[in-house]
Amino acid sequence: MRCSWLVLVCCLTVSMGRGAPPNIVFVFSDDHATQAIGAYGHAISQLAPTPFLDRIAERGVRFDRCLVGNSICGPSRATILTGTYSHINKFFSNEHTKFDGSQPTFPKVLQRNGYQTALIGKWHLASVPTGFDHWEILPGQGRYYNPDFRTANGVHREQGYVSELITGKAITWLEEARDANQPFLLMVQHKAPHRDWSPAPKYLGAFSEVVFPEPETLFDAYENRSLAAKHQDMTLRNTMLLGSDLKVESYHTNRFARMSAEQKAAWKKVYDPINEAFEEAEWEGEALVRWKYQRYLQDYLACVKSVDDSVGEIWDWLEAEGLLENTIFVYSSDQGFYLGEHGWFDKRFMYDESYRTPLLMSWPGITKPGSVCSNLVSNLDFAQTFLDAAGLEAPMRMQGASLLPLLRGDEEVSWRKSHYYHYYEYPGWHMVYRHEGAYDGRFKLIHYYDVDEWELFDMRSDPHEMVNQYDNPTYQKTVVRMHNELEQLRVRYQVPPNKPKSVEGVTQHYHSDKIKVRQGDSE
Ligand code: SGN
Ligand code: CA
Repeated sequence: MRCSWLVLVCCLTVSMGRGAPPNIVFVFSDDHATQAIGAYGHAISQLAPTPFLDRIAERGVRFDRCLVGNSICGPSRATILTGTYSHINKFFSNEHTKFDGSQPTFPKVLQRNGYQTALIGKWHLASVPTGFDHWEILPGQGRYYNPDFRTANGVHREQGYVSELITGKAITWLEEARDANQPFLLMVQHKAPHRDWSPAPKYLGAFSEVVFPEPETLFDAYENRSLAAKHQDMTLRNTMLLGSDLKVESYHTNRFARMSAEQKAAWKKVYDPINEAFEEAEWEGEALVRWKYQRYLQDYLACVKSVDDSVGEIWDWLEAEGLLENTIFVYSSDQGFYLGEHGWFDKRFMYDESYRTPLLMSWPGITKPGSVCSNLVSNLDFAQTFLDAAGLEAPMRMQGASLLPLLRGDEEVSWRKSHYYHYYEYPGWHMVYRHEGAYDGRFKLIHYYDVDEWELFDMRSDPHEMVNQYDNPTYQKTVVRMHNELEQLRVRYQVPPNKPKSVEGVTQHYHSDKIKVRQGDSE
C-alpha cells in the first residue's frame, strides 16, 4: 500500500462536497466496434445482444461520438494514460515503439493521491507498466487460448480462455488485494475481440446459424475517394485469411499448438462441419466475400460475448458488495473497427467505423439513466475525467477535457467544436497511408500527406463516406473553413509540421490469401 493517511485525508478534502472519491472501474477491449454493441442500436448487434454492456448505458450515458486521436492500439492506450496526442507522448505507432513510462499518467496521479491502482490484461505498450500497485499483463498481443501472463516476477502460462482468465483475475484482485480503506482504480483490458477472433469454448458456434445483414458498402469499389482507400491491405476479399482468420483447417496447420486435447475437440466439433461444407461449396468472387463476411462476424461476435460477460460479472460483484453506488463504471475500446464496411476489417482510417469508439459510462447519482451524449468527445479526455472525478488537478500537459459536465448532463457547457486526428503507421500492417484531419460533427477533412491527397466528406448527406467532395465547387466554402479548422487544431495541440515521405517503391503488403499460414503463428 502506497498511500499514507495524510495523503488520503488531503485527497478526501480536495474532493469535499462530492462525497468520498469514487472508485473507477475501466473495462476496455480491443477493436470493439460500436456496431457490435446492442446499446448503439445497429442491426448487427440486434442479432448478437450485449445485455451487460447495454446495462451500463441504461444506468448511465452512451457517448455517440467518442473519437480517437489515432486509431490503432498502442497509440490509443498511450493517449488514454497520458491525456495527450501521439506527438506529445511519442507513441506514434505499434511498430518499433516503447511507451516512456516516466511521463505523467492519470494512474500515477491517482496512486500518489490515495488511490489503489491495478491493471489486468492487454497492455501492448512494450514497456513495464508504471503507476500501478498491481499489474498482470499479456505479453504483446496476447493469446486467446492458454495465454501467457507477465508480472513483475516474470512470465507464466495459464490454462483457459483469455477473457475469462482476465475477468477472474480482476475479481480476485477486488476480493483479495483491494484495501477497503482506499478508493481504487481497476483497469481490466481485454484482448477480445481482436483478430484472429477465436471464441471461448462455451461460445464456439454461438452464431454459426445466424445470417448477419451485410453493410451497404461491402462491395465498395473505392471510386470517388483518394488513393489511400484503394491502396490499403485490409479487405475481406484479399487480406482476410481463410486459415488463421476464418478457421479453415486445411489452410492452417498449427492452430492447435497451444490447445489442450479437450479444447481442440470442442473446436473441431464446431468448425469441422463448417469447413467441410466450405470445401464442397468452392465459393469464388462475391460469393466467397459473402461467406467470409458471415464467418468473420460469427466469430467476432462470439468473442464479444465473453467481453460482455466480463462486464456483467464485474458489475454484479460490485453491486453485491455495495460498491457500485460509488463507482464510475466505464467501458470503451482502443478504437472502432470495420465489420465489412468498405469491404474491410481492421481500423486506422479516419472513416467513421474506426474513428469512433464505444464509450459507456455510469456513475450512480451523477449520470442520468439512459442518457445519450453526442458531443465530440475523445479518448484524449479520459485521463482528465478520471482525475476530475477524484477531485484532483490534471497535469498541465494533458490536452483533453473532463467529461464530468457532460456526465452530469450540463447542456450549457462549452465544448470542442471540432476534433483532430492523426495516423502515423506507414508502411505497416494493412498499408494505410499516413493522414491527419479535422472533423466538426458534420464535415470531415482528411489529408494523406505522403501522397498529398485531400478528402472532404459531408457526413449528413453521405454517412458512409463514399463521395469525396473536396473538388466539388459546391463545397468550396466548407473546404476553406475546414482547412482553417485543421490549422487551428494543429496550433492548439502543438502539432509539429508533417514531413511527407515518398511512397514510391513501397510495395510491401503484409497479407495475401495465398499465404496459408500467417507469419508469427507457429510456436
Ligand atoms: C496484428 C494484426 C493486424 C492488426 C495489428 C494491430 N495481425 O498485427 O491485423 O492490425 O495487430 O492491431 S494478426 O494477424 O497478427 O492478428 S492492434 O489492435 O494491436 O492495433
Ligand atoms: Ca486495437
